Amino acid sequence: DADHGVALEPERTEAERPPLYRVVLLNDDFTPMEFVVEVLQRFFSMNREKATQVMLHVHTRGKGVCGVYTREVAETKVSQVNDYSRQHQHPLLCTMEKA
Ligand code: TYC
Repeated sequence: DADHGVALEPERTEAERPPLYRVVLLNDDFTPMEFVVEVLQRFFSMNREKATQVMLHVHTRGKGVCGVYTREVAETKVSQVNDYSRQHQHPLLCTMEKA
């Protein structure tokens, strides 16, 4: 048959699908590229190659998505990145937007 026998999961109802948020990194002129790569590896579990790709995307396009999470997880990531950047005296900014 058309689904080739693959067992499909039942569709989730709206209450079962919590709203998702993109965690977004913003470009600036001062934060070192190496620091951004370290942040992406540390807080978003990216390998060095993926972190470098995302950093260069943000550097050239102005912003970029680090990941998509439920609200509480996204809020925690944003706080962790912004606190860490402040602690290291870099102006790097992280925000979230509804997906
Ligand atoms: N634009 C920065 C530089 O040239 C690098 C950078 C990349 C900064 C991504 C922030 O989110 C950022 N050093």
